[in-house]
Order: sequence, then structure tokens, then C-alpha cells
Amino acid sequence: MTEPDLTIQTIRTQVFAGQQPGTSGLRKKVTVFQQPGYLENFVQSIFDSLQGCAGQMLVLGGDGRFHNRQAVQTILKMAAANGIGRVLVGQGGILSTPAVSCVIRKRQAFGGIILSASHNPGGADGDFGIKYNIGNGGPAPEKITEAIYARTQAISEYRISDAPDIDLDRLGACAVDGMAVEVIDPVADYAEQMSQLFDFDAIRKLFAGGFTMRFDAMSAVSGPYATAILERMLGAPRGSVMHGQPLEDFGGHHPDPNPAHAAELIDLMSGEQAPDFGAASDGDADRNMIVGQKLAVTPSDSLAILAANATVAPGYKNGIAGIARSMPTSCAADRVAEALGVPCFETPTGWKFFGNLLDAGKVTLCGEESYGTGSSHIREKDGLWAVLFWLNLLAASGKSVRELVQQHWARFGRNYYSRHDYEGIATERANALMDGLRAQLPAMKGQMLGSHRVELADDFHYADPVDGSVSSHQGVRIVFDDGARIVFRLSGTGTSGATLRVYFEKYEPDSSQHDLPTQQALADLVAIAEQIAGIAEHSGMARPSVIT
Ligand code: VG1
Ligand code: CO
Repeated sequence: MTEPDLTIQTIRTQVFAGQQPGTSGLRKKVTVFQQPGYLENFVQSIFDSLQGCAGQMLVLGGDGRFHNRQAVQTILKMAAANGIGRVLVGQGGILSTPAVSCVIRKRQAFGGIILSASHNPGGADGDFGIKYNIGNGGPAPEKITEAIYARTQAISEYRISDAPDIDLDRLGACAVDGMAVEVIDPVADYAEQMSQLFDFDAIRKLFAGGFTMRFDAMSAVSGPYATAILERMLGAPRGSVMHGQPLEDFGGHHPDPNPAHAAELIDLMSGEQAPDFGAASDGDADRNMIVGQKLAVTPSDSLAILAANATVAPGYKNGIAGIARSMPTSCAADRVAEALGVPCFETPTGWKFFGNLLDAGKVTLCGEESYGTGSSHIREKDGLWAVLFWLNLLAASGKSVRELVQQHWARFGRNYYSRHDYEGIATERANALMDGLRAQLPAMKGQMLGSHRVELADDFHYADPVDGSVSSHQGVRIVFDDGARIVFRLSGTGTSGATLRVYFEKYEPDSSQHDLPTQQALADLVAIAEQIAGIAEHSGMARPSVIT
């Protein structure tokens, strides 16, 4: 083997914000990442923090946003100079987040590096991001992310080969100095896994019978996956996938699959010519939105409905071991778990908290209110997986999305649910709001707020049932004795100022009350949130910037 032709560079840039402890990746403006040494600082810190990575295999790819290709070339040269044995890189530098997780597991890689800022906007003025996933295919746990962060603060040099760029578009083997590189088809392993989990024959028959759908890839990375699987493997009519070409700036949009940002799909699904089924996915293809005719399914309901019907899919035919949901996600899944006689775990926000539960076999399905759903098949949430699960369910039941949702509510009751986001608040003001709330918590229990009595008011705290690790200050929650809840937390994924997220939930067992407009059903809770938190005063905003 030839000695790697490496250069040791001194880091001169002073702006090493690094990854904040507690978040699962570094997300910053592209212009920040373009500073000399910035990306390199983080990547070297990853290699420095991974014990035993020399000679090992890594998976590398991203969501195709602006700066993706350049970053891939840099990381390959750094991997070579740091003694990594082999890198599997997606063709064109492309791999969705779920595909990275799938490939790490299938090929038993040591870990992987994902380049994405997920649902954040892209382009030269947009956001970029990077995160490290471990050998189980999931986001690195806090122990590792904190070590990486600490290293970014201390590091003074990085190692990089001065070998030329590789041809990212040509499939097959090549090398960077002594390191083997394989450019892989980004879709193949993932598509094969999907065909094993779901009844592709039944879904093919559904489309052959005239069933219509639109999948909005939002000009992001799910496009090639959705086109290959839905149109080519399952026979959905050409054009079923819209915005299927990944663009560096996502066409100037937020690639965030919710009714606010996927408005074109929502309009289509509300019209007289609406297809039978609609869905959308985010920048890195791990989120999903499910839409029926004139009905957007809340992610919390989607999780509960999939859990209640999981056995229709071949991959889950023996039932599920348990469900996990993030704390702000509605309690709809808890009712299903109870009916199935399986446990339901409540975790802090962020997919990394599901990893241990999945590895230990305690849960099969996981979900977050933020349009994230997934299962034990990988260790990330998975947008297209959720869409295929719904297609399998629609095919097996012969029912419409609306019928499935209404039947679910009739059986389990409806959890009215909404999230209000206040974006771009000055960080001190947002912290003051949260501190003000925390100060009120001890006195709240037993109080009447409007017509609701407070049963529990706390700052959510989680002890991992598998490894005992503790995560505190995960959001203020006010739980009422009628099942209603209000949750307040600050976003950990924004790149400018603070974003306050307020989550509202109300449980309605009575079927005759299941057709109210959501915001109307939750209006009294919204007023209570304002009363106790002083949102308008702290944020300077009379109403939320985004309601989902
Ligand atoms: C948001 C969501 C959270 C999700 C995270 C990553 O975080 O609320 O549920 O896990 O994004 O999603 P925050 O801290 O901004 O509320 V994505 O699609 O980046 O992987
Ligand atoms: Co995402």
C-alpha cells in the first residue's frame, strides 16, 4: 500500500462554533461552512473522537444541497489522510438520511457521515449541515456528539490528502491515495429493503386498478428514491412524483413537508381533481406528510394508525414490540399501545433517543409530531417508508385515507393536535419566556386554567431505560386531567435566533365532536398558553410564523 500523500494543515479560522452539545449535528449557513478550515475542523474532530476507526469502512452522502459535492470531496481526502480503510459514497454525492442508515446496517459499516440540514432551506444563502451516525445506523449519542464538540474547541490542525477529486458520477471502485472508495447506487439497497417490508404486489395491483397519488419530493433527495420505487417498481403513473429532481436550492423553497410549506400539494389534494393519496418528504427524505382528499393526516395520528394496523405489512406481520414517541407528540399512539398490550415510551425530541429502545428490541415503531415516522428497520426516521406503509394499508383495506382516519378516531377517540412556531425571536427573549414558565411550574399543579385542571407541570426529564443516561430540560409540559396538554420548547435545529415551539393537544372521545376545525377545537388552550407564557410580549409577534 502506498503511503498516503497527506498534508497537515494548520487551522487558522477563529470561528469554530462547533456542534452544540445536545444537538445531533452541526447546522449553519453555507457561508459559515465555506470559511477555510470550518468543515475540516468538524470532520477532523469526528475522526479524532472515533476510537478504532482506522482501517474501517464508512458511508458518506448527502441530500444534494448547495456545497454537497465539494464537502464530499473534502471529506474523502480527510478520511484517506486519517487512515480510514474504505468509503462507500452515493453516486453524485447523494444519499438520503434513511438510505445512509440502511447502507451502514446492511454493509456493516463502522459508521457514516451525512451532509444535510434536513428541512432547512438550501442554496448559496441557505443552510448546510453535517452529522455522524454510528454502526447501528443511527445518529451518534450525546456521549459522542459532546466529545466531537469538545474536540472542535481544542483542535489546531487537520489531516488532508492532496490527491485529486474523484469522479463522483461514475459507479464502481476507485481510490483516494491508499483508501478504497466505492461509488454506489444511492437507491438500490434501500429499495430492496422496502420491497421486503411491504406487500409490493398488493400495491402494484392498487395502481393497476386506477388508484392515483402525488408524491411531492420538494426538489430534494427523495426524488430519485420515490421515482424508482413508486413509478418504476410499483407502477404508479409517470408524473405521480412531483418536483422529483433534486436541486441545490430546492427550487428556493423550504423542503419541509407540512401544510404550510407543501402548500402546492395541499391545494391539489383539496381540489375537485384530487388524486386518491398525497404525500411529501423533506430535504434529506426522513420526514413524511400523509394527505388524503381534503384531509392532512397529523403525524401523531399517522403513527397511531400505522401502529394499530401494522400487521397488514409483511415486515410487521408478527406484531409490534412497542411504540416510542417524542414527548410533544400527541398521546394517540399511547391509546393504541394500550389496546395492543405493548409498552409506549415517551422520549425527548430527536430521533437519537429512539436508538437504544430499538436496539434493545423494546419498540418497533417510533414517531415525532414533526412529520417523522420510522421503525426498527433502520435507525433514522424514514419518509418514503411511511408512504409505502400507508400504500400497503390502503391496498390491504380497500379504504380511503379519510375512512381509515375516521374509523381510527371512532375507535380510539381523536387527539386534536397543532404546533405553533414563533421563529426568529431574540435568544434572550426566548430564554426569558422559558425561565418565566419554569418559575411558575411548582405552583401550577391542581390549578384551574380556563376549564382545565393541571395534573402535572414540569420540565421534561428523561432517563434512558436502556443505558440510564439522563437528559434534562427537554421542554415544559402542562398536562391537564382531561388529557389536554400544552408543551413549550425551544428549537435546537435553527440557524438564526431562537424558535419557540408551542404544542397543543386535546382529547375528544365523542365521535359527534370529531369534525371541528383543529384551531377552533384548540382555541382555549392557545389562549391559556398566551396567558401563562406572555408569548406576544416576549416574541413581539401577535401570531405564530408557522402553524402545523
Ligand atoms: C426539529 C423537530 C424534531 C426533529 C428535528 C430533526 O427539531 O421538532 O422533532 O427530530 O427537527 O428533524 P427542533 O429542535 O427544531 O424542534 V430533521 O428532519 O432534521 O432530521
Ligand atoms: Co430531515
